[in-house]
Amino acid sequence: MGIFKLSLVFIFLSFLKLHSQHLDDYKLWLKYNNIEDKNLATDYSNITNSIYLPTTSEIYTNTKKELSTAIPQMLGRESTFTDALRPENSLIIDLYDNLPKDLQLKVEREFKNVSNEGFLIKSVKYNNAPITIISAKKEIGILYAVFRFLHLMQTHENLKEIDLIDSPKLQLRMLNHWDNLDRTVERGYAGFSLWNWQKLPGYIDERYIDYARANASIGINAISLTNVNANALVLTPMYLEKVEALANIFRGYGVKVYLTARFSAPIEIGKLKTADPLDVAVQKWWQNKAKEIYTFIPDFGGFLVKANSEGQPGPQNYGRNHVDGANMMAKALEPFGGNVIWRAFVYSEHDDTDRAKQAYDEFLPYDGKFMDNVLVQVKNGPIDFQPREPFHPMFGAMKKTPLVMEFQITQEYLGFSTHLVFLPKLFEEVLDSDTYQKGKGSTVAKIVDGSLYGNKLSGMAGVANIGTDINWTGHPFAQANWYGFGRLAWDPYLSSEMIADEWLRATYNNDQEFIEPVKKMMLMSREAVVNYMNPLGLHHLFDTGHHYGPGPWVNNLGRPDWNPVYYHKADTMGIGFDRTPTGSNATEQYAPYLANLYNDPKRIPEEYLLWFHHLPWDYKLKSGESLWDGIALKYQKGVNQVSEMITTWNNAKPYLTEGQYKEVEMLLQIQLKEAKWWRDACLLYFQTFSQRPLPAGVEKPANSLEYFESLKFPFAPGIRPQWD
Ligand code: GCW
Repeated sequence: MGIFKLSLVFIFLSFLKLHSQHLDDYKLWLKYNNIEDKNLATDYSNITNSIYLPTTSEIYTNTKKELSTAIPQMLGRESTFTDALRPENSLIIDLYDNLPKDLQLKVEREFKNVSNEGFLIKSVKYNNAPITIISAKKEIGILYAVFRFLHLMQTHENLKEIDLIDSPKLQLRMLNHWDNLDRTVERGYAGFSLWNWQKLPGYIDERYIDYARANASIGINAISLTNVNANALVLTPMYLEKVEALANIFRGYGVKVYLTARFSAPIEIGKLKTADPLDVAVQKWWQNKAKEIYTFIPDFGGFLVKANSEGQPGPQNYGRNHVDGANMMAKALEPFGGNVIWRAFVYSEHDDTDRAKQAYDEFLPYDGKFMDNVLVQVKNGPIDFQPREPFHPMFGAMKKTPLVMEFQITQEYLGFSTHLVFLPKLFEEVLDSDTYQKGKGSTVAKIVDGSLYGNKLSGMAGVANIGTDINWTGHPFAQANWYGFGRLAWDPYLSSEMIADEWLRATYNNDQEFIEPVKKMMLMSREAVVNYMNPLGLHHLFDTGHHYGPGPWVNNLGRPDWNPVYYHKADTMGIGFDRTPTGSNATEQYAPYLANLYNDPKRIPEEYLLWFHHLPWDYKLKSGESLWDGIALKYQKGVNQVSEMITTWNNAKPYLTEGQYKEVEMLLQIQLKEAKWWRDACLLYFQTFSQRPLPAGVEKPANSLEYFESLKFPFAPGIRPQWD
């Protein structure tokens, strides 16, 4: 065989390897790898030998399906299932109320602490034999418990003496898809939308089921299918029939469907002349629409609404306000048990106060005025999903309204699906932030779970990073962000370290030599991206529109607050946005303790420094470096951290298949290249103001500023076709 043919064969073989790796990636954290440790496998076999599970409903059937897929894969043998309780059963799975009295007594005490969606898994002695009980109040709790049980097997936990109860701390654990009806995904970097509208309702893609399994396995119980920049057509019968088909699948996994409601729908699909929320015909239209939707989907979740934001229609078009708009829809949904989730992501082109202040100013006066089935959804920070932002000041300040936390799982501002960034670290930082609004310890987590102010509803939403890519999320490690979001929505007090550990074990392997360094790499990855993109509180330096790569020089867009120069305010004197009383005074929206802290450049945590202060280039940082040197060194540090990530991954090679190693290795190389691009482009640009040399230790830029400014990306993914 000639060299040419040989290399073709080689290329083909590596393609096959990578392809089969992708197929494996499809399984997400539900790999159920064979358990090689004989003792562990014997223990698990004893526990799962004979399973009592009455298959009386769809959720139970799905539960049984999961067990029958997972156990043979992990243990190489099948379990016996019975519908009738038998003495030989080693695992007993049923609702608490259905358990025989003597079994109930065995778990009665613990069960008191299980909530409606929670569960219990406990080893007990029954008829002198060790058995395991999995029980819950509702069927969905049973499904969650079984997923957890299987996860514990995947992560090689000792289950012989298991005694576990767990209940979700938040009610609404939701994914927001920004999927358009043409299957493009706004800010989506993992292919097209999963929802094949053209083939629905007749064709049910197996993927819908696997998507629902993955969500249920981490407790996600709601999804909004469509983009918040909404198309009213999804509310017409032609689409509702398709939505119904999806809802029918998801129901069996405890996932409720929500839709985004375009405020002007009464005009666009209802032939009305207005969408004024105080107009009786408009109100009637929404009431009828709700009624119609519930005939298709009896457990429909409700509407998610982006109104009067970035050109979307809303009540303000008619001189009305957010309460008028939200309550009108809430009234229509109320008879059927539906919710309105009204987004607080608003900033107006007619308002020249600091964009970071606008949502708070606009919404605070409405606290306590929304109907009981309205939740207000607030992004984690006051600008827009930046690599780092201080928490949004509405958290803690808006006391009488349930606030849903909105995180972005898709990496619009964090390197798309090419950069390895473990987001639970970011989520954790926000959730652990102390708002001081009700004294010390008033953390964002306590606001979001409703415990601080006793709100009746609670929730967390994540903008999905999921698409038709075989591996779902574009980057294999981006799966960890979907996973981690779900875990934190279930329990906002979990640590990101534990989440990384769980995910790695279920996704890759349980070898400690692999887990420890790779976990460290994941936990460091978020700080790395902050360093090489937006260090020391800088923000929104992204090239505009697509947000791919740096564009700190952009200053020519229609609205000032769409231009990066608005955010960094670099000039010959210094850099940063003064949000203290000498500037926009955004700090006054925080509790006095924090406002004082943030106002003082000497005391403020330095990661927020330039978010709140405009400081001279020679300002002295805590390290003793000048601000200019400090910024430059942070950019360099970010690049160095990516190099370290590459070393870690190379060292992990013995614990990985070639495919697993290769796909992440290639992505890390791109990340390194792009980290350098960020460093060089930003430093060259800021240097035109600082007029200072790069400090020792910072590599020389590989190209000129003109070169970086000339880069254009007309087909960058995820951008909406036009801003309307
Ligand atoms: O971050 C911005 C995005 C828009 C998005 C908007 C929002 C869906 O750039 O693409 O629109 O936020 O959250 O509404």
